[in-house]
Amino acid sequence: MSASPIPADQIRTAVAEELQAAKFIDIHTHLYKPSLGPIGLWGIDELITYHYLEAELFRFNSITPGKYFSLTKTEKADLIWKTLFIENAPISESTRGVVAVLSAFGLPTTGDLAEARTFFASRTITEHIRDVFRLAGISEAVMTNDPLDPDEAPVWERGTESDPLFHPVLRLDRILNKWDQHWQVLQAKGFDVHPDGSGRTMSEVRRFLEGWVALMKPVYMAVSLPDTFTYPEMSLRVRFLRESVLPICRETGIPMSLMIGVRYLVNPELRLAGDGVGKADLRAVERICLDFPDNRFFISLLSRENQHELCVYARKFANLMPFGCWWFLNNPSMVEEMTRERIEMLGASFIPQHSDARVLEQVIYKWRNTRRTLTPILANTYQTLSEDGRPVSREDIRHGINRLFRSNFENFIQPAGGHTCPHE
Ligand code: RAT
Ligand code: ZN
Repeated sequence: MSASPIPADQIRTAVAEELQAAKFIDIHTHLYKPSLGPIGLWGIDELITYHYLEAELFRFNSITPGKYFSLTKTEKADLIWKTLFIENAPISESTRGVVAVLSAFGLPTTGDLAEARTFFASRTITEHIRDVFRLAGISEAVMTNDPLDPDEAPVWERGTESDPLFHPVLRLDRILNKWDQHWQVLQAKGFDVHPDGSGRTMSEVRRFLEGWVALMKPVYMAVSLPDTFTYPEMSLRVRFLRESVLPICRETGIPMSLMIGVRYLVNPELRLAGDGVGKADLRAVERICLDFPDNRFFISLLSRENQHELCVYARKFANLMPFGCWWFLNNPSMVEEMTRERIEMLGASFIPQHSDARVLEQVIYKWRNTRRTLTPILANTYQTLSEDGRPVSREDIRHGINRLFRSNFENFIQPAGGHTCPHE
């Protein structure tokens, strides 16, 4: 692979070019294929009312959350735009992201929103998705699909076309985290389940999920978990994991994604923007990887303080795939620190980032920022290798980037039998 080495002073340019040329797989988003209907968010008003920006609004404007949430979408966007983009320079990561999206489409980044609104209203979703993915340098996005989401589930049940640009993920938050509010939905669908998990509940939840795996053909299953998550423990959540979820994952070869470290609704008034972060006890991850050696786990942790430990666990368990700089960590300073640490400890055997985009066009700025932050880190990695005596070729760089942003994911979701993504 080191056939034609490149001089050390040209490595940075080669890394930048290869990062630009590569098409990434965005392995966790809240985007939706158009055939799922209006649940997919896009356009300027959605971009500006992203919950990351709502949280910032309340630091700069004295409006109460109650008053803010009573406004229409347009009024909310106008208020956030005026407060965070006109009265102040948009220097935070999330505000700067909106600026980058507007620039990518040649739209004004100051003044009012009229031109941007006219532009987005003129777009048709299919061509817009194609253009956005091209600008973001991604080939496909992985969705988040909760079978108990009342807006989404009926659309799947009626039957949807598979879409090569969007891969489904069976998201289990409502079952694993809010069973007390959702067991009756399963009961109403004819499953013999009980609020306390008694009787046939575990096997019936398993039957429910097997039906959804067959219907949705997810590339993995996923759940977000609180910082207080422990395993093993005598809780319904852990019983569901052990008795319903992980056996299906093992039998069907589907990995499970655990996103750990959320402190849910520390400020409930802020709604989606009201969650916080806490350090998790990673002994839970250790025991899960140990107890389920035939399962594969994607793991993302919200707390900065957990990241080094996660790298150590990844060195112990090949069935653990660290991924992403999640949510409050998706800032250049954190991404830099975490990515350097991961490369030093794991080589190219992890997945550096996902966008977590909730609004389609966000993939443009989030992936652009990832490329910008990673260019010097990867350049430095290969330069150091070259200085230490191992010639580095363009193929080495391309291969590494392909692993990080494509094939580590593709290989991890591939059942042992060898067939690829369910959509192919
Ligand atoms: O980043 C976010 O938008 C969060 O609100 C969450 O959706 C998180 O990414 C999750 O998937 O739970
Ligand atoms: Zn998410």
